[in-house]
Amino acid sequence: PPAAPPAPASSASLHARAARVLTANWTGASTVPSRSLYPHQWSWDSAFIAIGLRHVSPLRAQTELETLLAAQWGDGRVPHIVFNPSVPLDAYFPSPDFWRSSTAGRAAGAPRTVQTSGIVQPPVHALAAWLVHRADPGLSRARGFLARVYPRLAAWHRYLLHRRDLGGGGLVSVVHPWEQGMDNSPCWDVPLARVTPAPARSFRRADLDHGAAGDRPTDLDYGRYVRLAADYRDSGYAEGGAFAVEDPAFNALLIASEHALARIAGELGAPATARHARAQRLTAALVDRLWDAERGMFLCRDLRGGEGGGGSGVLVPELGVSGLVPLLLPGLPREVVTALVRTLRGPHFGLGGRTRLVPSYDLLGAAFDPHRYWRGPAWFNTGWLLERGLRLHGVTAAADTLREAVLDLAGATGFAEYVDPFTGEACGTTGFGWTAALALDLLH
Ligand code: 9WN
Repeated sequence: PPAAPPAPASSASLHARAARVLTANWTGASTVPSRSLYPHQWSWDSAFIAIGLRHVSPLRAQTELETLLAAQWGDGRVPHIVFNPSVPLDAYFPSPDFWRSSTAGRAAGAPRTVQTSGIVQPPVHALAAWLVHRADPGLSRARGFLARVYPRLAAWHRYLLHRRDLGGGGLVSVVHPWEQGMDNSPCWDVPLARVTPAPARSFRRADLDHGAAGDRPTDLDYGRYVRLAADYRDSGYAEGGAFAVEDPAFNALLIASEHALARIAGELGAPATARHARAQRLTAALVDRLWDAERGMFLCRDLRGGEGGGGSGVLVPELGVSGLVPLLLPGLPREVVTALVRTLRGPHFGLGGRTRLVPSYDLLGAAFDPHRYWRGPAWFNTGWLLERGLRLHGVTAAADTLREAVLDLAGATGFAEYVDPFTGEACGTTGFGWTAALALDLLH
């Protein structure tokens, strides 16, 4: 794709400030998303963080991914949280004593020496590994970085493609909203409504010690998250629960990572064409199962919805930013790309118009809330993914607008977790890992 315009004059200090956040959040082997709100290692955060960290320290970026992959389960899953044993149990909920990975996850091959959650997050890791390699191929080769991570990344994709194709149509399903990473998106409202919430007195929300209640999910949401996760744990982390959704961003990130894995295979002298072909088949399945031509974007498929709940499910008519993320894929039909760009610029997402940064949910949707987490606020990782997609498809002016917005707001908010999409006001926590990392990446 064409190169980005030169960085603004203040970029030197933005670069230094972003690098300082990553240093402050570094624990010695990985980076926490936030010292206060998220004091452990998170899976997709680590992938985004490594993508920025490669510009500051390629060695730390490699280590970040290696630490995460060292906690991989025998069945191939990469857990969404790797717990830091020196952090007190009550600092984050749900803590290791909730997930009980080394006992409840034994049949699925959970590691014995490290405590993890039992759910997953979007597979951004092969893409991150490839970008980290490219930042310093000499160091990467000297350390055997790709040769060591490749088998683990391949097993991770195998787990998703073989164990998580719950709809039988070739796409991967998430079994918990935390897996998709946009926890309280209105896209989950209908599928989650079938879940009986765990009683509020049965758990304590540590997040409210650090974040404003109005910026976070509700207690009712948490009751449902807890019930779903506990049921999954009690089944020994085997699939088949009440929630199963095919999500466009999760699947698009898998496809982007499958393309990256093909490049990694090529670099290692292994065959790559079968992987590119698989990525192309997955792209066709994505369009086939989740594209909504009328709305001009991808939707989620609720597999437990529709008549009797046993069929191929139904599309959820909510417009979440997840449905725009497939724009980062190279092999999309031309008309899909054109429609996605139109939707991004139109009244529902307002790029270049009403919003400063792309909102997480439809500006015109009934559930829109500019402050509440994934129900409207703008997030920096989705901004980065869409910037990449726009640039890939040659929509350079819009990519430049988005890049500037990410850099301006990241700097102005002290690297906020998310922002009000209209005013740019900081929400959630500040000093947030992927905000700093992805701003760094866009400066390069
Ligand atoms: C639950 C760490 C994570 C992100 C998610 C974001 C939030 C956790 C929480 O924080 O989720 O996994 O406690 O709310 O929604 O995308 O990975 O930054």
